[in-house]
Formats: sequence, structure tokens, C-alpha cells
Amino acid sequence: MSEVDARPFAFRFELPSTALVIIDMQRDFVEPGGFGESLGNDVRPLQAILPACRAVLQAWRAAGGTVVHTREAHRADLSDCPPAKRERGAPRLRIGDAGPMGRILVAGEPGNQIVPELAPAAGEIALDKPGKGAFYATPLQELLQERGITHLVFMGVTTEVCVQTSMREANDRGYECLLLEDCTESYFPQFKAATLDMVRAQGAIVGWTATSAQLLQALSGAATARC
Ligand code: C5J
Repeated sequence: MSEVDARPFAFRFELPSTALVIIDMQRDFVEPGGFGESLGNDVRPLQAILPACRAVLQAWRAAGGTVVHTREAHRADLSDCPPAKRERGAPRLRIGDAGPMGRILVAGEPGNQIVPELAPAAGEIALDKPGKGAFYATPLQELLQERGITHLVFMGVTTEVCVQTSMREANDRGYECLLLEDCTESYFPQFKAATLDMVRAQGAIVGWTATSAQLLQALSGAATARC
């Protein structure tokens, strides 16, 4: 059993029954020219979490843990993108429009790929999701159940949209969830701070939060115990 010095209290997990879930670390959200920027956002804060995310991913892989990557992605005919999503707001480019990195949030386009620093490795789960939550219209629940996964460690973007929605979906399905504070980011610092507070409020009502250093420490403790 590994123990993370998390908030509001210790998060305990066993590596074989825990998956690292990396939400939507795609070029469309993280790089200039993508969907995030077309909505008028500064993408630099999202780029700043890449080194911490990479360090966790490398350590998780080295420990032999299950990894799940998600991409917010729609079919080319947009049949899975309802008007309530596509026509919202006044972005420079809407979902499906052609941008500098191909069609915005369309599966297979260059901008829809996960950033090279965190690219999925062979054998890792990589899922396209048409909604904000990772469980909506995806086989994620079945894939986790097949592997006996009961605990999830979350990273990714954006904190208050797809990360929070996925964590809440997971919590409703009975998963124990930890969110890594310095491995998630929002275009709006106040929304990130509020989400971290909401997640761990009322005795971890949605889940726990911790820093990547705290998770890495727990992982190195587990490796020492195995030696
Ligand atoms: C949006 C996300 N649409 N990954 N997606 O903000 O959070």
C-alpha cells in the first residue's frame, strides 16, 4: 500500500489497482493556434505544467502502472458534436473549422494529437471522448473494470472543465480519485483554485489533491519497499 501526503488527508493506493488518467493534453488546448487560443485564452500557463506531467508519467511508467490518455475529439462529420456545444460563445474558430493545426477538435487532425512530451506509449489506453467527461460515450468504465482498477490519479486540462467533470463522473462510479495540483491547469487561475478547493472540501467529497512531488515520494517509497 502506498500513501500520498494529500489533502484533506492521506490518499492510499495500491499501484496494480490504480490508473494514471491524463485528460486532454492535446495541442488544441496547449499550443498556440488551437481551440484554447481561438477562445481568446493565453495557452502559456498550460504549457508550464508539461515538465511536472512528464516527470509523473515517466515515474508511473517505470513503476509499471496503468496509463490512460484522453483526447477531446469529434467525428469528422461532427455527428457527435451537438449544436449546444458547437454554437456556444463567439470563438474565432468553432469545433470542426479549419485552423492552423487542422480542423479544431476533430479526431486525427494534427491539433487533436496529444503533445509530444506526453505522447501515449504502446500498450497505454488512449481514448477519444466527445464530451467533457472521460466516461461519457467512451469504453473507459469497461476498460478500467477489466484491469481491476479502483483508484485514479488525475492530471491534465482544463481543471474546471474536463478534469473536474471526469473526476466527478469517476467518483459517482465508485473510484477513489487524486488530482495532482501542479499537473493540472486552467486558463483562469481563480477557476483552478476553486476547483481544487471544491474537490477536497467536505472530507474529500469528490477526491483528494496533492503535488506531483508528494505522489513521486509515495511511488519511490513503494519501489524501495519492493527491493
Ligand atoms: C474544454 C477541456 N472544452 N479539456 N475541454 O475546455 O477542458
